[in-house]
Amino acid sequence: MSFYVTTPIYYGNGEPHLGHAYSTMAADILARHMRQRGEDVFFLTGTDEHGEPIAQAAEKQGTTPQELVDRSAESFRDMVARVNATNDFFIRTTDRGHIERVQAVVDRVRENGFVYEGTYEGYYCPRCADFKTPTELLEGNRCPIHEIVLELETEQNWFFRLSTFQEPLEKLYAGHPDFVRPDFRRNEALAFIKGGLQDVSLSRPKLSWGVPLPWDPEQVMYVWFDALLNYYTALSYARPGEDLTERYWPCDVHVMAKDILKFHSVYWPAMLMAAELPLPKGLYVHGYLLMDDKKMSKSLGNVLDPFEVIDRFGSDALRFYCFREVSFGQDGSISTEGFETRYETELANDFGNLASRTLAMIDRYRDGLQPVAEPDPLLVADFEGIVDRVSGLLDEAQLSQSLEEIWVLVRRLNRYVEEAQPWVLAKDEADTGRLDQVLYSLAEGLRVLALLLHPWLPNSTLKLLEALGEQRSDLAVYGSRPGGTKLEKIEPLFPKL
Ligand code: ME8
Repeated sequence: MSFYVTTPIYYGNGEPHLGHAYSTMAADILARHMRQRGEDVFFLTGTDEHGEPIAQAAEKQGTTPQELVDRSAESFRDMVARVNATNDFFIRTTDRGHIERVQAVVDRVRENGFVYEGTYEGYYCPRCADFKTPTELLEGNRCPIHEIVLELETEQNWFFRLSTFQEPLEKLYAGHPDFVRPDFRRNEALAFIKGGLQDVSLSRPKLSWGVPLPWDPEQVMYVWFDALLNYYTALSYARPGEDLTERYWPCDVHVMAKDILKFHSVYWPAMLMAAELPLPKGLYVHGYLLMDDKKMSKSLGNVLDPFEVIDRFGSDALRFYCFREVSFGQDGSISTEGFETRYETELANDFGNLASRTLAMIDRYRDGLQPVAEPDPLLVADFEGIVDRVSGLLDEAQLSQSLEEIWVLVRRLNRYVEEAQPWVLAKDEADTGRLDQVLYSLAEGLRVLALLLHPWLPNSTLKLLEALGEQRSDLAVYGSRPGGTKLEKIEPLFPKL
């Protein structure tokens, strides 16, 4: 089966920061996990390069919009690589292939009767690139997000008949209760729809930088429609000479934060219905990472700079920390102090030390050969069903809960070492059989955990799997590999600070 996952495309006028890295890592965790399940995965990320804010930023910097977005696309590509994301394509909305496909889709929407010419009068926030309804505004006609005072604008443009889709959207949500996850975000989307949908501008007068409307090149497409379509257009030109649309559309999961829920949960499905295209299967909506800048850490100061973390501790540490500290879906505070605590107690001690210790004992007591033995029934029981549990949770957008399920077993193995005391067993010939079983069971546990943890910790688990002599990368059931494999000792996976 195919699995298609996307991140938002990030604005090409900003610098990548931890929030962008977070969505990218989330999508990558899903992509890597699905590959382990044998799915045919396509993972898309990229940059949103049109719109007024970009034109304005370019002007301010005394450069052209194209030069600005070229630079910024490079920074985002770099961010994606540094968090170790395995995207299959990086889309830029200034790509020829994207522009052509956007024009074809919007033509179809018009042919289908969902576009008309009109006058827009209302409030527009250039920072959100969003037309605000009177009920959304704060007192004094201020943007609810940026709190800046908005001007009443009047302009001649083309409209999209969003109102027509009120009922079809309500039906969509009734028929697919999982369309937006978590639940409370679905309820937000539904409340917005039930509040009554008004038609929205599909284009803006061509004072801005964007995709010209095919039938009225004096107007450019409203940047959100141009941007949302990236998920669809990319498939048509990501592989030269090949159209991947049939293979991957409709998309399985769009990952994003709550800030852009309305566009993805209302405008986007309506637009696709208008173009008679299949709808995505679901949205995974996460919260905001909030920085508490009061706490200071020993070595990182007080601002968690993702690139500094990656340079000093590796991308695995960042990936782990973000999904461990903040429950995916909720807002959550992160801090340099919290990072260092989790790095030391969980990565260095719980996991890294468990791995080094286990491999060192097998090296010392069994010359590096994983004994041939029956798995300890205690651990068999604890590992029972773990692969299904983790998969099931990831299918429900529970990226933190699934990591917690795995971590329970990491802690379990640590307790097992303390309880079984292999160093005591090693002193008595009579305990040879039991020591074999304990060492086999530990190495097998490490192997299963390394495979499960791979999406969060791709680099360190690869090192560990290599030391365990493991060739496979898909998920494994506890006790399924017989002993007898040659294992290697390893350097600490997460060196202490
Ligand atoms: O909205 N915590 O682009 P954008 C978590 N171009 N995630 C965060 C975050 C934070 N503090 N800050 C940003 C746009 N993000 C449009 C999208 S899609 C068709 C067009 C992440 O550069 C999160 O994924 O403002 C959020 O939805 C996205 O960055 C917004 O990125």
